[in-house]
Amino acid sequence: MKHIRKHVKPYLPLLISSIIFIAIQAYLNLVLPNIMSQIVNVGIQDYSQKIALASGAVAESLKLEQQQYIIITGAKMLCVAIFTGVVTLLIQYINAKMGTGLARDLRNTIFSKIESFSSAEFDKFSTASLITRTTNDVQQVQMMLTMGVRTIVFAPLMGIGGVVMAMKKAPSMAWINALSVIMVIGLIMIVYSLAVPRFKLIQTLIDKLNLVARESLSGLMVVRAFSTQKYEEERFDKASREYKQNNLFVNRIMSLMGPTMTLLQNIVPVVIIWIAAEKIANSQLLVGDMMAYIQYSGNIMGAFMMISGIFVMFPRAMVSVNRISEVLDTENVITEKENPVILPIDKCEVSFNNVSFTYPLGEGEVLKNISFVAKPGQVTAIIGSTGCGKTSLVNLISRFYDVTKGSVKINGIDVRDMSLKNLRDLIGYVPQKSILLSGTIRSNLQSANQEATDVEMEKACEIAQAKEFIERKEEKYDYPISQGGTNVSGGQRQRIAIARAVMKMSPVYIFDDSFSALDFSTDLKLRKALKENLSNATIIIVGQRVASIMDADQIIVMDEGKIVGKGTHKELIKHCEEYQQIAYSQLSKEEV
Ligand code: M5T
Ligand code: MG
Repeated sequence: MKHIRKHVKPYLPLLISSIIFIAIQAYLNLVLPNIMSQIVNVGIQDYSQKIALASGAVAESLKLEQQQYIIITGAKMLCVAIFTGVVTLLIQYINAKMGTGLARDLRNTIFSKIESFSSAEFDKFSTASLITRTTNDVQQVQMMLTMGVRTIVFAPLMGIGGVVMAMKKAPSMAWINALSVIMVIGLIMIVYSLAVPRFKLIQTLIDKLNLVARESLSGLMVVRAFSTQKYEEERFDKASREYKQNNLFVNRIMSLMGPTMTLLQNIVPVVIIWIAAEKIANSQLLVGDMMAYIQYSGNIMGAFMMISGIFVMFPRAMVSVNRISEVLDTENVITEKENPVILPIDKCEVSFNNVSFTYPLGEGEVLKNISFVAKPGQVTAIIGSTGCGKTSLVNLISRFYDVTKGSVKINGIDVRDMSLKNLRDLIGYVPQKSILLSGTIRSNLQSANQEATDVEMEKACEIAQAKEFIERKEEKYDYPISQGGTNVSGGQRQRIAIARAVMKMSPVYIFDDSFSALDFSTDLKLRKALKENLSNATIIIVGQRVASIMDADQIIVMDEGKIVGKGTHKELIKHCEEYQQIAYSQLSKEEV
């Protein structure tokens, strides 16, 4: 709730003016029946009696007076009605401005919070759930604010004001109001107890629906290739049906509310007229007062009805508020120290010192006692079978995760003591799964370095062996890239991702299996170009192919999270059994 309060703060002036206008609206609504009762009591009844008793000229002048009275009082009613209309418009305007503004701010806050998440926090929430939290949940909060404020101010004023005015008009009929209020409250309680437990469920089901939809749509190719459309459809259908059933249940109950209330609202006037008729006949009550009484009793029930709406909306919004708070309250695991060290963008030596690592949600150590040094101007290669922890290892350098034991240092400074921005500025990173953002080739490259000139960009592409295929395209660097970069080939995507990293001109480069989609000759050319152009950089290459790493200055052989060999190709091929196995399985005797 504290997050919502913080976000409402800037809208306090709007909120207060909205409350004032709502109070005015309630007052006007209470005044109207009173004026109407005057028309009937004085304008029609009193004058008619007087006219009946008078005769001749006196009667004529009384008739004129009566007409005037009715016109003036009618005009008063009209004014009140018009004024009410204007006030209502103003309230709507203010509330819309306040609600949409708050929703925008809240969405922005959630989005930037999510942006600060590390992989550890992403593991906690699913992407689908984060999307629902930023959209649907925010919408619930927006609705609660706009409708909630209106109800909380308007309904009590209307209810209490209605009771006071009705008591004034006809105290002897108070029990009718009491009875109808009790019935309304009973109805609300029944509905409330049935519907509310479902709200949390509904929000979770939206998450689920979102998840299934995203998964089967983004994996559509796989779904088609394996002809599992039917299965996916059933999965979606199941999630969708569950959502439907719960929504249907809640809405059915809610829709019971309307007719029942209308019935009550229509029965009560009948009861009032029934009882009032006798009182009027006995001159205990005026007709106008009875009419006003009917309107006030309608107001009272209306007020309770409105409050019931809030009772239904409130728990639903609270579920959303909690879901939003969950995101905003998530403590980032990867945080900066108070006075972080800032290293110059210069030569960097990366060292692992007895590093062990366990995934936050995982069991068992993925990395055990890793120690090595990657020197500037050298290529350090990491090789090992799949799942041995290569990606996990390099992710520790950029602090996508933090080490569990030991430390990763750059130039002797623990990465946890550095500013995150500085740390990431130092590193040009090509992830194992190359991901491009929608836009153009240019916009993707520039995301790494906004200030880079066209010449620098072309140079980077030349190094990454991407220049040729880009310039073959008609739009060249303005070639559009679709979401995820699916409209270029896997190898092209990899090379654009490499060019993007090279553009950064950073002192450390990490290539996580980034040459896997390249043919041997391109792989060779690329490595040569990297060596020539990034001669001062610390290059860390994760690879599966011995051929692409055998000329590295240092090769680290990994097996099940441990380092089992360290050295050059020549040294390892003599002494390291695991390395021999990999090498002989890929290369011929002569090549080795
Ligand atoms: C090493 C586990 C994975 C594997 C081990 C990325 C990731 C991995 N793991 C998790 O539990 N959670 C995660 O988010 O860690 O995985 P790796 O570091 O990805 O291995 P690799 O890069 O050497 O493999 P590959 O296939 O890329 O060559 O047991 O279950
Ligand atoms: Mg990997």
